[in-house]
Amino acid sequence: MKMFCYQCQETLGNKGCTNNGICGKKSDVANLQDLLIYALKGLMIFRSQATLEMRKEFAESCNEVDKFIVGQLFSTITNANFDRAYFINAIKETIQMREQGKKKVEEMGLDPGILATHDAALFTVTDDTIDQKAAEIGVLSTENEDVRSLRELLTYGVKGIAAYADHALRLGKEIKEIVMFIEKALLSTLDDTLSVDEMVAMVMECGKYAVEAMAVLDAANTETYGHPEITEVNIGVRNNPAILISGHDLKDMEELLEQTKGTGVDVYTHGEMLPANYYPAFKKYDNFVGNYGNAWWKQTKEFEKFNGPILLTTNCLVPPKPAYKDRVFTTNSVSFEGVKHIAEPEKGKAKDFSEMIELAKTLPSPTEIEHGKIVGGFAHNQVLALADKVVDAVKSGAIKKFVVMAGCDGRQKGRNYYTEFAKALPEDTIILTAGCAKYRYNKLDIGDIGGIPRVLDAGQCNDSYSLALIALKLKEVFELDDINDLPIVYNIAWYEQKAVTVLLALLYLGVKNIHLGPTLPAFLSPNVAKVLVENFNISSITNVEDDIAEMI
Ligand code: SF4
Ligand code: SF3
Repeated sequence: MKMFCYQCQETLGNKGCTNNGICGKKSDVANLQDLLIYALKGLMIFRSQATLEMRKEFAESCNEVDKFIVGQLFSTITNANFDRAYFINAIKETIQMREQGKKKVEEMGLDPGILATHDAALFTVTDDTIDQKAAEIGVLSTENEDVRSLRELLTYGVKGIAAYADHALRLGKEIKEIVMFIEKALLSTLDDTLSVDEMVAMVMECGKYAVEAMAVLDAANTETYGHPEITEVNIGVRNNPAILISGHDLKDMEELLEQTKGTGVDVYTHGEMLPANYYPAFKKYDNFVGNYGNAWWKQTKEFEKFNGPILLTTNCLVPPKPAYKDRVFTTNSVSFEGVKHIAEPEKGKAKDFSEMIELAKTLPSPTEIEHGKIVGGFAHNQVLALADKVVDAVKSGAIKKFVVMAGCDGRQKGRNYYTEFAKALPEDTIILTAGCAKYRYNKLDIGDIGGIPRVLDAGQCNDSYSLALIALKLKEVFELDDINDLPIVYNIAWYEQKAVTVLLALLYLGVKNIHLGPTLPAFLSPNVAKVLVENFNISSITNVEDDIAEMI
């Protein structure tokens, strides 16, 4: 076994990738990602001695470390970073920061406790020993499968929280308390004395901070760019050179639009950047054309046809094909060997996209692969503005059920289930969606109910927060005590760790009876899965007919 990773839905045989990742991650990189997280825990042993007051007092340097921590965790999310050199540097830098932290704790006379003697707090590596160390500390080094399962469930939930916090921090939001939880949670995975109940409690607390992280990001996005509004998004092309932007980072979207303005270079979104089209602040750019293509896994075909430069601001990157690799640019926590990386700017400055813009001018305009329009922008503010209409439709029986189909898309053939499920839903149902899962049904012509489209797209996976707010509002309007008494059912698709975060958020909010597919996570041991079934009645999907019969 050269590696062990089972953090995403397409893990080999729904058990674990042991040779190379199905995602394209090589075994050495998979091991280095584990070592980076281990090194971060070492840093956190000392950093966790800093109280909130201390962090506030030294806010500027604290923000830098917060940024480092969430960025590094983000780099270990599926399809974000495949770059060996990146991880070697990150591990060495983390160890350096750990040593500085250790010195500071000693100078201040603080007692870092028993974990100060843990290997994570002590280890060092050289270029010659780093791979060996990385291979030693992997997921399987926790022998008990239930403990391993709970630790990994928590770790993946934390990775998603870190990703959302990373975006929020880039928009100037306060994430100190979120990072303090991340530290507490990851350090708990080093503690062999915790009982199963205590570990389960930590997973539930992760759900609380998942809600918090999504709320902070929602505030960051909407305060900066306005509330998403109902928008018809063009999916065709124009005849100008163009840049394609993918991933989840809206700050990059803003800076790219600002720098391409007036240059004759158009901008299109791909994958999870589609919801950028719904924000008022981006509508003012004449060169912002619309969305090109579909969910992340179709990029290997769609990027080739796009013809122009492509910017990956976050996951999901698929190892690029030679046909377009020289047009791909990464930024933030994304990196791939041999692909140009756009660096962080100096403080107070914008990133420099000039190389991409100049390259775009030399390349042909995109080849049209679709045309027409799709509708989105149904985040909480917009849906609540329509609340009367929605409530009347429920009261009159025109809407019988809402089906939350948020989450991720993926390349496995069986995911066609979600398209068939959407098609087979009765006409008095509304699909509430968020995340790239939407591409399985957002171009179907399944009509509307009294002017309310039957697919309401709230935005990116993090905008699942909007769906939770909508549910809570409906609960209030219908004067219900329990969120599970609403006419809402959940058929969630997952792929990577942010979907785990969203799932934990829903559980924290008390949502039960969630169907999770296309397969239950491999990292849930039978006993941990049993806990989720007993407490939350989580189940897998079966087939369209039976699932519709059960849910509707
Ligand atoms: Fe396998 Fe998924 Fe891990 Fe990639 S991220 S190595 S596909 S489990
Ligand atoms: Fe998609 Fe990668 Fe998860 Fe943000 S872009 S939802 S899979």
